[in-house]
Amino acid sequence: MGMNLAEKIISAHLVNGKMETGEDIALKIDQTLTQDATGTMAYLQFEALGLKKIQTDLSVSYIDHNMLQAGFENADDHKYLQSVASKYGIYFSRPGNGICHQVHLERFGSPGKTLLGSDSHTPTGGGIGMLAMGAGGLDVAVAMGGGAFYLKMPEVVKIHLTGKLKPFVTAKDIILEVLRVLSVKGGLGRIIEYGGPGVKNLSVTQRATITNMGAELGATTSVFPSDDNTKEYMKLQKRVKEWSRWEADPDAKYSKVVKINLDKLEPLIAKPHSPDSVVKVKSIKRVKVDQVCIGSCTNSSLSDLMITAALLKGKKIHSEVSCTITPGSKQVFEAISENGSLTHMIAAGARIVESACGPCIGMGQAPNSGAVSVRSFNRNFPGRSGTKDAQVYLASPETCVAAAITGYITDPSELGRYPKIKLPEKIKIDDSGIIPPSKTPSKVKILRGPNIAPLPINKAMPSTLEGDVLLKTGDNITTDHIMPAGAKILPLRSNIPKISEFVYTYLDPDFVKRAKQKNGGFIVGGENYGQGSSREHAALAPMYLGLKMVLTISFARIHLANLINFGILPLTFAEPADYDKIEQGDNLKLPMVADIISTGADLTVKNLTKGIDIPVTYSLTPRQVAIVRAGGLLNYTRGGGK
Ligand code: MIC
Ligand code: SF4
Repeated sequence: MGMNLAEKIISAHLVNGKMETGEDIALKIDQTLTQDATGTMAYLQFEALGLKKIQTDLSVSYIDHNMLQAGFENADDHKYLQSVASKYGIYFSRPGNGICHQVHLERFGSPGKTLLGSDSHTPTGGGIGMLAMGAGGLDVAVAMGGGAFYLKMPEVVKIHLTGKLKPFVTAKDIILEVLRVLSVKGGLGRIIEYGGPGVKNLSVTQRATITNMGAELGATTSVFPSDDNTKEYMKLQKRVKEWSRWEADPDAKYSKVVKINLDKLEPLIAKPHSPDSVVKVKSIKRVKVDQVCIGSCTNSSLSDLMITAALLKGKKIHSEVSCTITPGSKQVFEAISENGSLTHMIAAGARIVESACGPCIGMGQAPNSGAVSVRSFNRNFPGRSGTKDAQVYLASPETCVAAAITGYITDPSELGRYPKIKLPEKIKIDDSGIIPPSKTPSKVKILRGPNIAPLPINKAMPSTLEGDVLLKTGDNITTDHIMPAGAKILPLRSNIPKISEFVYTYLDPDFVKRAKQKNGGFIVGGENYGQGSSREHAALAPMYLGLKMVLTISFARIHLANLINFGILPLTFAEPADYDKIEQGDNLKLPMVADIISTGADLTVKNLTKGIDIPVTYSLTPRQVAIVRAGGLLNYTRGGGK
């Protein structure tokens, strides 16, 4: 029987386990990437492993998130990251060089390889035919140290594309359609593989828009075949030598097939506050817009920005709208500057922001109170923009331009003719923003400013757990709820004691006080708990506050792994309806839990307040049990665990 593309890449990297859905597998990781907001922890953890050098083929450290330098903190982190990279054999993409995913696609992405990144949008690399996955910083640190990446073999779902996109309908509309069909939970435990005759009508950067936002499905990753278009892209990047063909066998099997006819798609938009609240743009009537933001790792390629410029040419941004544009990389920035696109943007009145994440993660450009903001980004979780009551919509750059010009959410086809853009056949390749590691590593001194606090280490798990439910949440809680980002909090990513003061700060401002008063405790959640960002701070900071166990209906993949990595026990209700049998404030006890999870026996949580026993499940591998019992992966690894 033939293999699908995901199975081909997995089988070429399998170091342990059987390639059968739900089985525990371990993969060799060829490349890693980190960004600055998760990178400082990842490298502190790598240092704690005590190795001399990275063991991967390639590791790159990007600076793109913490770019506002309102104080010394972010700049200190950049210095630390640069010195660590230099010492341990890691390439360093300096501030200004661009957003990690866009730059990695351009300069390092390679078909058929595995990439592990401490950022949930690492699957962008699937656009070039890589198996690219997001993970917590600690998993990435272990991979840099040569360790395998452990996961449950996902099922593989095929999105079968036919036809060709009409003018004003874009790659963003394809992924919004997938989100509409599958929802933010639809990718859990799955790899999304694209195929069918429609694939050849999509460029690598269009494919990357789609695989990038596959993160919003909760998928392990998304992947496109590597074909002639991939070869063309790699030729443009002067890396054609690294190209190889990767595609599914004709008789490959999938657990499910979703068909999308590109001819029939229309411009779509995700309404506040979830990327799967997708409707047709034209179904939205007279919504006035205050802000438009174009860019982010989803839609900041050269073609995205050339279309944006062509649509803005000769027009003006509406007087009531503030419009920002962030080029995805220095390469894109230089190209739009040289070909005149930038001039049209500036002339139209757009605010050009440096090549970084910027407004996507609330690092500046927070909208006004109650604003409607239309963004070409990938997430519209409440508060993420930096303004608590902002109403954020997600749409293509074309739909964003239509909103910027008219001042209302508008179907972009109303802008008239779709402009023809001619992408350059050659592009300037200048890797001066990527600094290679030192040739004399022993001479490199690691620079640690006062913003970098030592890594907190958890204690081994006690045999019995007892405590109060500190918080009970609903479904689809994001890591932005648990550990918010934004200009005020993001600079504290290297300082767990300080950042822990902001855990759940917007959802429940008293959470931290309660956690401290009660000396830690438990959290009860609904479905898809911990979706979104890969930030391990959403496990690490609650761990610091004494969180010992999280009991939910279901977890998102990366957050589940992060909880285990920091020694917090993740449990799920055996019966989802039992979610109603626990309230915030209830006192729970799990007698002899450490021993029970080692034997695999049935487990119940005693709700002492209500006087009832609640059956729960745990799907932990023996290795994960050992990690949780040790108080986390670092303790486990230091104790000799592999
Ligand atoms: C995001 O888009 O939420 C981030 C910021 O890029 C995160 C990483 C982080 O929180 O540092 C992600 O997607 O993993
Ligand atoms: Fe940066 Fe936004 Fe992409 Fe996250 S989603 S990597 S914050 S641009």
